[in-house]
Amino acid sequence: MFVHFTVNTFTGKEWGDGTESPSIFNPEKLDARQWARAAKSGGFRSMILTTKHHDGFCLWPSKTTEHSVRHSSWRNGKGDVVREFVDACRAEGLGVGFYLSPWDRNASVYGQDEAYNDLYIAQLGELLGNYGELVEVWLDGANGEGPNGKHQAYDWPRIYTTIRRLQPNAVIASDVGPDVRWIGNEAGAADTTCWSTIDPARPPRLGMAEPWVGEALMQGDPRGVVWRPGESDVSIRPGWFWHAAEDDKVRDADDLINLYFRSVGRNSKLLLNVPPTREGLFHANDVQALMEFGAKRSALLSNDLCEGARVRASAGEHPEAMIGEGSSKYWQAPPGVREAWIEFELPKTVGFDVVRIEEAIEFGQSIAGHRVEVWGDGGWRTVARGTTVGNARLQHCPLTNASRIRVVIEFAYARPALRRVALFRSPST
Ligand code: FUL
Repeated sequence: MFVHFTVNTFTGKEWGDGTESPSIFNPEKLDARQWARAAKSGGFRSMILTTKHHDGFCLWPSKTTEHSVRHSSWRNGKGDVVREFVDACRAEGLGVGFYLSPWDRNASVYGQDEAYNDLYIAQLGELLGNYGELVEVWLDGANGEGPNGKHQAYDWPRIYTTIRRLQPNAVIASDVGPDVRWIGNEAGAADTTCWSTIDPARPPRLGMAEPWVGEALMQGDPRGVVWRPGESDVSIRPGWFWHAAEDDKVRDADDLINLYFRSVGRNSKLLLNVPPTREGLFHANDVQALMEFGAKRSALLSNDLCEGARVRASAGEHPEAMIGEGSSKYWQAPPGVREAWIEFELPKTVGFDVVRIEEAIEFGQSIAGHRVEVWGDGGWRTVARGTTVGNARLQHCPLTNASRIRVVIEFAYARPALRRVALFRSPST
């Protein structure tokens, strides 16, 4: 989960210009534990806080600037949002991630290359050195300076080296990596074809202005030379920050389930933003949507209709390993074999409308074409078809009754390996 919070929450803007007075930041009822509980109820496993957005206001008492909570009216300038956020995540068993905007509209040295790089590195040092282990560091590529604005040459090698040194286990997410790639849009959607690999040489420069770039990021590249899975960021509201006028525009649970299918269900990760209000709490509407999303998702995806099936494959060992969740076992086609089918004979006829397939992703991602068939009237009939699978592929199909199904791998770039095949039925059908 993403948490967008800064002076914008108090001014109503989406991008602050850095001239805001720190005193306006006063979330009197701030309770990060409430955020963490809401995140957990939705099934989220970690949270990423905007420790500094483009306006330059630091949510922790940074020594690098006067533009921070230290000069706010909140807790008489003695508070530290980052500390409370981290403590809440740890108390609820959630991973901790930080967003730190490279573009800084407050810092006077922004645009002076090395002087700003020093400041940014110092901020990373404070954040990554003092708050324990992080799972992710999110570096925003946005910059609205325009052609006549300030130009800052970021020292990316130094920035990445600093993050690796201080947080060797955290993944770094930015437009093109180096670990996690932005999915190319802010609608929370990977493409139906989505590879975890990309070719970093193409495209060399990113920007939302060029639609084909977004598409390239949505799809990845099967010939890509680096492993950079996509992460789909999207807000639960129209804006990234809280605005009173959007309290009735919060996505509902069905909408969030759709987002889940379009991101997690297409080999991506979902990074859903939920912004705290001026009080410093998640709004009741957001809390309810998260809770319903969590409940709906587990109702939909916990009763696996493949349980108890007899499994056989055209080739390869352990086809039965594909049944059930959380097993470290997997089925893999023999060396040199790229096409295969796996058949599931279910204990009884079941009705299903959702298919879940997972590759054993530790071997990479190889499947480029697959279909799901059911047996009936003496023949196989296709009910779902797709290209890539990856970490997880979730597909809807018409409600289908069957006792024999099979997954056919039509084309793969290397010998395919599957961890799981599961069938589900939507509770409402
Ligand atoms: C963008 C930013 O400009 C937005 O304000 C937001 O933080 C989003 C996640 O990334 O690039």
